[in-house]
Amino acid sequence: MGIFGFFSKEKKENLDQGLQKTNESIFSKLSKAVVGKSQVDEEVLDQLEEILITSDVGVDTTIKVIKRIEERVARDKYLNSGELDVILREEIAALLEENNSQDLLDFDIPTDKKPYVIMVVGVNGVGKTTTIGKLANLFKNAGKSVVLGAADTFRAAAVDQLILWGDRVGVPVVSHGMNTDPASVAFDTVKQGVDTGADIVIIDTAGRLHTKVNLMNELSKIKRVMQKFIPDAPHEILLVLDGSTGQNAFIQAKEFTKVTEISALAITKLDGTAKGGVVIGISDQFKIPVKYIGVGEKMTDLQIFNRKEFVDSLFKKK
Ligand SMILES: Nc1nc2c(ncn2[C@@H]2O[C@H](COP(=O)(O)OP(=O)(O)OP(=O)(O)O)[C@@H](O)[C@H]2O)c(=O)[nH]1
Ligand SMILES: [Mg+2]
Repeated sequence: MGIFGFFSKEKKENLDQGLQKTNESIFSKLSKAVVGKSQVDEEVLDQLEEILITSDVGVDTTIKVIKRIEERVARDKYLNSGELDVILREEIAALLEENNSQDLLDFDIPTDKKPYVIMVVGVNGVGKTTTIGKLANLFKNAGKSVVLGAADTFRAAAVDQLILWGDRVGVPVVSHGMNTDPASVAFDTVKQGVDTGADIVIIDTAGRLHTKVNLMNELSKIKRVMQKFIPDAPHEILLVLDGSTGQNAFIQAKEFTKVTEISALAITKLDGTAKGGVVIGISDQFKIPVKYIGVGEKMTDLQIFNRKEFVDSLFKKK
């Protein structure tokens, strides 16, 4: 059993707490939808559709969920409306299970890639640097050696923030300061990773490039330069999305997947929002796996995403 299995009780509590706002919002809407209704009928289903959409699950995924529940109602005409939360939990879990991507049991850092290079991308303020700090902590606690690269060189605070995280976690940070060439920072970080025999290298990047073309050029340049050192780097491009922006996170995921080959997603800030349903939609609509979720600002508030645990926590009756 991995380290996260061991901590599963804490993980569950941390998740329940992180998803509390979305959970409460869903249950208050659900209880209104079933007032005076003993069975799940057409009207309840209509309301359910609205609940899912207003919880940011997204239209396409909502339609799929409703269809599943309609089929269930057709099989079992006396479906008790008091069980709506259980039905939802079961059908959404089953829907997400149908996706090909697998949940991670532990983080999946292949040991034959050393260092394993992760490039972190995403727009301004979504939580990239924070997620990198939390990830470094996760990896370090699992006995991996980590090097961070401050390739977001657009403002001094960005570099300082990563250095601060490096100090807190106790991992080295490669930085050339502000307004330096991000690709050169990335190169030196990868080089230090190789020279020191590190297991994992994580590169922070800037999100505030004004046009898509600029962003694309910048990211390709960083990649090209790293590849001079490790031909198949980066091994992972992690897109960070701010869950509290709801449908906007969807749009960003669509935009970024057009610009660069995203291989994993992290959805942050689920703790401060009632829009946690967005994780369900993104997990259903994108072929790219959601690997991590952010449920708070603390170092330990990053979780490896597990579909069933997530759905269980979201629809848990308190
Ligand atoms: N509540 C909460 N806050 C978070 C989470 N993740 C990040 N934040 C906060 O979001 C804010 C922005 O996070 P950053 O890590 O600086 O975001 P960034 O993407 O690196 O931003 P730029 O470098 O400006 O592009 C900070 O105040 C973080 O503490 C989370 O999971 N929950
Ligand atoms: Mg940052």
